[in-house]
Order: sequence, then C-alpha cells, then structure tokens
Amino acid sequence: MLARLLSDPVMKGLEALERAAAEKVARAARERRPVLIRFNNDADGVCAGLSVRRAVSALLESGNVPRDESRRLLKDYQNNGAVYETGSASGDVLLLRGASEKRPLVILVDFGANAESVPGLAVARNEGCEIVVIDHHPHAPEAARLIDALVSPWLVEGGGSDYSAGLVSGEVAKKIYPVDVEELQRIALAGDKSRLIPPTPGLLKKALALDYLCDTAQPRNSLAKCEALLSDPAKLAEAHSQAAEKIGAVAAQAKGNAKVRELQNGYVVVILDIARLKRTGRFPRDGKIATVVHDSFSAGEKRPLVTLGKAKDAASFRANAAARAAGFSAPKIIDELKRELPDAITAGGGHDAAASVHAKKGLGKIVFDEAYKKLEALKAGGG
Ligand SMILES: [Mn+2]
Repeated sequence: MLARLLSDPVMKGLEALERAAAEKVARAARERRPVLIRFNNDADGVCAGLSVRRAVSALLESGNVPRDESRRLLKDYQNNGAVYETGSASGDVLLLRGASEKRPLVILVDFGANAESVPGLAVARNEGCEIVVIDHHPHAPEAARLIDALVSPWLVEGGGSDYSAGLVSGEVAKKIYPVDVEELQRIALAGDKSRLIPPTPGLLKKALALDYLCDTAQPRNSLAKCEALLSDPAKLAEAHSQAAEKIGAVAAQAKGNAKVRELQNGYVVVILDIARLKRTGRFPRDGKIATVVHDSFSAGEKRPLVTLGKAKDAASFRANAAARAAGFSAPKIIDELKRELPDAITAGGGHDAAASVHAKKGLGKIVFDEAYKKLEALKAGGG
C-alpha cells in the first residue's frame, strides 16, 4: 500500500469509503466490465479522473488484458458543468452498452452528487449502471441514495471542500492498484485552492495549464490529452503561457469596470460585470475571471471582502479569508435565495469561498440585486 499524501482525522475517516469505492472499481475491471470515468472540467476534476484512470489501466494491464480491449472497456468524458445531465447519462449508457454486454460502471469525479444531478443519476441507475461518485461538493441525500459508493469528505466529521476530489480520488486510486498519483493530488489541491497544502508556483502552473486544456482542446478534451500534457514540459509551458496571456487581457478589462463598495457592516464588496467583458473562445470562464479579479482585490486586504460577479443569467461569489473568518458562507446565501426566489433560480451551489447561482433567462438581474441585499444584511463581523 502506498503512503497517503495527508494523514489527519478526516483522511482517516475517509478510508473505509475509499476502500468500498476502490473495491467496486477493481471488481468491475477484473470482470472486464465497461467503465466510464466522467470528470469535471477543471484541474481538480482532471487529476481525479487521471488518478482513477491510471489505476484501472494498470490493473487491466496486470491482468494481461489486451490493449485494444482495455481501450474499449475504459472510456472517459469531460463533464462541462457541475450537473450530471440526463442527456449525458443516456449517452453514457449507449456508449457503455455498445462496448460490452456486461454491467457498466459509471464513475463521476468532482461533481454529480448534487440535487440537480438526481435525474441523470436515475437514468444511469434505471439502465442498470453501477455508480461510484468521488466528490467534495456538498451532496444531496436524494442523490446519495442513487449512488452505489459515494466518497465525500462531507460524510466525515470535520470534512469539507478543502479535501478536493483529486486528493480523495488519488487515495481511491492507490487502493485500486498501487500507482503513483501524488503529483496529481498536489496539482488538484493547488487548482482548487485547498488550504490543506500550500501550493508551489510549479503546481499552480500545471493546474492552470490543465484548466486551459479543458476549455480549448478540440474537438474535445480527454484524459489521454491531459496525461500527454503533464508528461511534456514544452506542451505544459506553451499551454500555461497562452492561458496566462488570455487571463491577463480579460483581467485588465475586468479591473477597469469593477466597482468597489464599502458597506456599513464592514464588508468590502467588489462588483464585477462579467457579461460585459470581451473574450475570444471559452477560456477564461466566468468563474476564473471572478477568481482572478477577486484575488487581485484581496491581496493585502485585511477587511472581509466579497466579490460579486454578474454574468448573463448568473451571479457568482468569491470571499477572502477575512470574510470566511467573519462567518460568510456563499452556499448559505444561495440557499436563502433559492428559498426566497424559487421561480427565478435554476441551480446554485459551491463552496464557502466560491459559489454561483444560475437564474432563468432574463431573471439574472433580480437574483443579482437580491444577492447584493444579502451582503448588505450580513452582520458586522459575523455571517
Ligand atoms: Mn473540485
């Protein structure tokens, strides 16, 4: 057994869940059943998917499964968003049924256990798929009931989003087959800004290069492409410099249109009109722009600061450490908005420091204005 990257009570508490998930994956591979890894479209999701892929590939290889059969049995798709859509689930079932008549296994990493994914999970389950989910976003009980093995730090006392999907998937992977995934775990933590291990500049570069690949690979991204990027320093440097250049251009515009307001309760709010920014292509996505601009306003800021991004039919929140220490929680605000504006909001969620809420077409402004009022209503020095 390979050493764990981190050893603390939460990681210890996760072990039994990791083992249960690893056993299901290993059994499916040994029985030569079709396996699909569906990964969220960012560095954490990629690293989570790559860890599992390395382990399953190595296990198949150790069982002398021919290469072409491995390729037929082990598939991966990038999931562009936080929800397992019914259309994706139907497509997955078709793909896996086409690969083999045996019972398929669907592995969702870094997404897939929220309430919005319930219809998609139900499709896969009703079609006979076994489902494993490794995620660090808060999960919905009704989703968990449809999942055969859920590995989530939220199921362990003291656990939360810092235990990123890539970190946890790495531990699952090592239990499937002893593969080296330590760097993937570190890149994942860096990409998701986990506080568990401080990132190095090198890890941040790799995370950004993977984020860039997720949004720009044509015709679509794949784990094989991500693996190739990570193993080629020249490709990595190229992807990173293109990403940095695009971010620099958009961030400069964004800083120009950002409005900074100091509220009565001591919070500083940065309002960012993301919808007005000019971009070519999908990168950087709204969330990354919000993060980059938020980080630049947060640098050296001791007061609680929240960045509120206004996108087309969506609003996003970013909070600095002082805001979190003061009790600010973006998911808490989003839950309140969902309760108060049930007809306007289609989806929402995330982490304490980074979250977003999506509105029905044309209702984005109402949701944004209500979100702003929530910030004004925060208690001074406490959420
Ligand atoms: Mn993540």
